[in-house]
Amino acid sequence: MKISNFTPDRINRGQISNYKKILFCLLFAVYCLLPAVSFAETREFTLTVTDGEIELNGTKFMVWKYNDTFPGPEIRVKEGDVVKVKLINKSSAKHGLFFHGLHVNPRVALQEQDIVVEPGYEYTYGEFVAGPAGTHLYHCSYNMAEHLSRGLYGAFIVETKPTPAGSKQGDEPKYDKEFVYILSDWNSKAENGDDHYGAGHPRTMLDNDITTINERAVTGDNPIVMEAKKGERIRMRLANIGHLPHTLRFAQGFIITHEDGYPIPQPKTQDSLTIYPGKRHDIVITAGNPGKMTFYHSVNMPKSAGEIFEELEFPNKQADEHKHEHPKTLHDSSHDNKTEAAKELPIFILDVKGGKSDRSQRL
Ligand SMILES: [Cu+2]
Repeated sequence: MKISNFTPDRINRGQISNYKKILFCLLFAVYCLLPAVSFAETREFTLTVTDGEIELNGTKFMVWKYNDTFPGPEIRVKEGDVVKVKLINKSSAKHGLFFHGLHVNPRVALQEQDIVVEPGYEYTYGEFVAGPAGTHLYHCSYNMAEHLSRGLYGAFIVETKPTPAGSKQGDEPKYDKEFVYILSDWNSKAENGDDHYGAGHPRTMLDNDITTINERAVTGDNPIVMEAKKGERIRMRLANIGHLPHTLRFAQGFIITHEDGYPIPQPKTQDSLTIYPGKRHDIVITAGNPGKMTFYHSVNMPKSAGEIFEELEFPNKQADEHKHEHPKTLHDSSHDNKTEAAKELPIFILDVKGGKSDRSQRL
């Protein structure tokens, strides 16, 4: 039997060689995982709730604010980041926190869904891995109808994680500008005491008569101006945290790229979009020739709250008897017939100046 190959010397050299291979494999694995690891930061945010007041269309609303701003500050993270949010309650009421549209770890969500922070206390919500990438919201989770009607919400943006070098999946398209807009609706009559029921009550929500886009009330004479240069691509992240469906119309057309954080399989150009409560849509416009182009906003009120409850209480009465009893609001003034188009008000102006490039400007 030939045993010369099994001398101690050869065995030692063989072992060293194996160690080197293992070490090389470990270093290679670390090298491969490094891009994924380096993007997974832990991001910690603090939201301090205080009592506050805002004025919309001449009506003062009692609100709560996050970090003394309305809406709350934008939270922006990258897909895969670990997120923790500390809620400090310095207001006079109880509050919770909910991450709207985010895939929060079910264990964390179950543990935290009923956690309410009393005045003078704090609690850190999370920690969860941010995703899916897209436009989401955070808001109070306690007595939501009222607390959302009193301003406790903000945008939660998850940016797409950069794809590793060499991946077949390309990076997200680049945009020249990005705007985040949160729509909501408010009831001046309830706040003024002209309505028996308070903010957020089902009997008042359908009579909401003020639309807000971020911090401003939509009055028709104060549209938000988006300045752009010819050829620029603009992404608008739109979210509706209100109680009513809000419709936007832009004759020049836009492309909806994402809905609730998910890409649309076959995006196409369209000129109007209805955003239902809780929904988020990302749309893209390409600035065309210089000039000012208007986005119009409307609320399509199928029936007033009074009509709905009267029909429930007096099912035999003809709805026609009541159709002239609508309260006159921004949304339905001069439109007693629900089949008529809802009143439109300018909400955004796209102001295109000069040229970014000479390339074709098709929308
Ligand atoms: Cu609250």
